[in-house]
Amino acid sequence: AAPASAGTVSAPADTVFKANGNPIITHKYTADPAALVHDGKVYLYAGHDEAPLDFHFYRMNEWLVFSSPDMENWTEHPVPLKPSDFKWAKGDAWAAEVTEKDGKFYWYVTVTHDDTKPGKAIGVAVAESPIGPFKDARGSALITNDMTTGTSIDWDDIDPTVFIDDDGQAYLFWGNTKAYYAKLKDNMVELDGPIKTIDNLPHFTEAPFVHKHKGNYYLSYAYQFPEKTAYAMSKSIEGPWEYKGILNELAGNSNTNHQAIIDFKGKTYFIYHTGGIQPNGGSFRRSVAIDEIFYNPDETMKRVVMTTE
Ligand code: FUB
Repeated sequence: AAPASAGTVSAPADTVFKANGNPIITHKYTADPAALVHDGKVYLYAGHDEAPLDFHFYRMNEWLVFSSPDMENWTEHPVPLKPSDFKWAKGDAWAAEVTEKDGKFYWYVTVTHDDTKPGKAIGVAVAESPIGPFKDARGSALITNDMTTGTSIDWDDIDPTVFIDDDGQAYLFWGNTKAYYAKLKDNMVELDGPIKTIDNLPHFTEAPFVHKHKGNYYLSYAYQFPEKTAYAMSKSIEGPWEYKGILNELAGNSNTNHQAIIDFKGKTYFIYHTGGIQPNGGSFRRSVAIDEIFYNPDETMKRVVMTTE
């Protein structure tokens, strides 16, 4: 059954719970997972889906953070970040990604810009700890709609993901309909050079995610709509990217699919969301799920077998 408290309360302090299969969180709706491994723990970041049953779009007013030493016992920490923490934004805690550099934690987020710029924008917050408190690191958006001209829509600048290569160079990837990327300066809060596009990803919709395994780069993304997850591989972070196929099928009754891939204690995990909690789950009341993912001998990835299949 749907949790009575879903979408209504924020944890005032740490809350401890045990995951019992998928979805892993059942006391509130969670979407667009991002994950970070730090100091022996997994930190899971998610948007809080708060849409009431009669509201047929995303209602997302805060991001959430959870941590676990074993992917089974979880702690929910107090709400670490809201769109209202960005003075130049007017709402919408859409998809985000967190990374660590030189002992600081940077959280790249999608929000709706205030009326001085059209549509969605990307901001970055910083903290000394993976659970916050996070604060706006710039005082202005990092990416705004007028910086990219690839599409006619004003929500093409969404879904940031950040990847730091072995040489310390950080890259921001993002996009809806078009996939964009740019280098970040060492300070992690300014672009370093031009915004480029990746034009050969079949049916790219949104939600890019980059990881590296045994010298290969993997770019996974939401494919078509309703969304599956597909992926491409490259020998260089600058491409060319070679399409490799579907990584995850449609995620239950959610139109969107949004992934993070992490290695933790000897296993590789595919973290995503589904329309999971019934009867009221769905595209606007999603839930984070976690399944293992495996590589083939040639380092391509096997399709995820969702617990629900
Ligand atoms: O959660 C709002 C939007 O839906 C995200 O930014 C997209 O990735 C999709 O999941």
